[in-house]
Amino acid sequence: MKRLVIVGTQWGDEGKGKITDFLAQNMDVVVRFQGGNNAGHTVVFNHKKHSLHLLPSGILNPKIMNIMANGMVINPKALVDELSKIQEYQLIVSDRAHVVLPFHIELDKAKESSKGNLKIGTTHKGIGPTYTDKASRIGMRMSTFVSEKLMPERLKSLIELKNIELVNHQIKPLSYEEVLKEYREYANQIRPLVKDTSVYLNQVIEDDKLVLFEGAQGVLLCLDHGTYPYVTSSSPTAASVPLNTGIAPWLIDGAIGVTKAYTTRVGEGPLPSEIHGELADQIRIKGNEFGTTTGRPRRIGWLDTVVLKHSKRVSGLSYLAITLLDVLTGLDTIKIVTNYNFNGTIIDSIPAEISDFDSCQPITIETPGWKEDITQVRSFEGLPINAKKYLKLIESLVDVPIAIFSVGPDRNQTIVIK
Ligand code: 2SA
Ligand code: MG
Repeated sequence: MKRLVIVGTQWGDEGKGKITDFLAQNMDVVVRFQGGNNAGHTVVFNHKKHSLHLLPSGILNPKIMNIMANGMVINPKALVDELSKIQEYQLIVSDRAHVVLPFHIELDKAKESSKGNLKIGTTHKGIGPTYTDKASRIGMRMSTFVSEKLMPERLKSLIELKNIELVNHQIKPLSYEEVLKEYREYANQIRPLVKDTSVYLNQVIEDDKLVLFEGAQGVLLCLDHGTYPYVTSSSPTAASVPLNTGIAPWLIDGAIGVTKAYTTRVGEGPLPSEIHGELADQIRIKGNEFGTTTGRPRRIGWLDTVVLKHSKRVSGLSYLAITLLDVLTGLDTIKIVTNYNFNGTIIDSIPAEISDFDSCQPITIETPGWKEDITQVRSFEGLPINAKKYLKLIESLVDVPIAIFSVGPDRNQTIVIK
């Protein structure tokens, strides 16, 4: 497939960075198409770990062109910080991407704390407020941000408007002069990178180049198809790629659904397959399940195939990539959620109403675990019989072939099933 989308099939943190990095080495272009620095993609390059929050995961390979497309929301300070750590890179930034400004971050935190038990558990990166301003048609786009003539005036009117909101939340109003001085610097550094990325992308597709679209977060955090309101404010689905990058829908060849061999989520909201206590702690510690972006301990659950079938329906999945299979080593028995019992009815889809989803009881099947260390396995055949059985069970329950599985953080621990 020449134009491939990578999506998370759960609630983020599925290991997309690892899979993107693994596949990106054979690609010409890697594109981030939604979200912002609420993403936290860990990439191992030359045996060194890098946490990327905004930059596409191909950035560490100077041969790859990286694109931050129009569907992203970009914090200029974070972008400049991330770029300062990388010597040589190819990057272009969409002139239509929206800019995360300091008041967006302040308002994200303030709105979250004022919601009490209705809070979403956001990453406090200003993502929601920036997309809100985009939808309200008062946002600042990159083309304005890097315009020496237009940015000051636009920033001034936005700060005047937003200071009213900040004061209402008992937050110190922002000084226009201070913000202008700091952000003008960022604009100067970012200006050479800003282009119409849709024009560039359509050209490389015409030139038959290989393009990888890198989703952030996961399908269950999608604003439309996720577990609303406990979702992010963009659409981490393959379906959103054409809109969020400016290309025709039929140019996408397929999607790989990155799926953790169990389930995690950070933040609030129902998790039907959730497990607690010692077993959850054992998996959390073994899987180092703490948010890349916020450091929060992630909630742990069994693999939920109702979630995976939902992702397959709303996003489209050509293949699955199963990550962190090694974390399950040592469990006597492994459970998989096959359906939900929703008020006495057996369902295999996700109710729209969050309170209904919250009352769904998981129906599980059990499969035997394995004790053998699989971190040195380099082929499907090399797996213990019960690990093979587990992967085959996932394939048959979700009806999507598994193309890749990983047994550790390094690139050579990511195995393609021939
Ligand atoms: P926000 O900050 O407005 O996007 O938060 C809204 C909800 O979305 C959740 N959220 C996430 N959950 C898990 N991982 C996230 N990012 C990953 C990381 C990276 C990735 O490792 O940090 O998978 O791309 C992420 N971003 C947002 C958040 O907890 C709220 O429930
Ligand atoms: Mg992550």
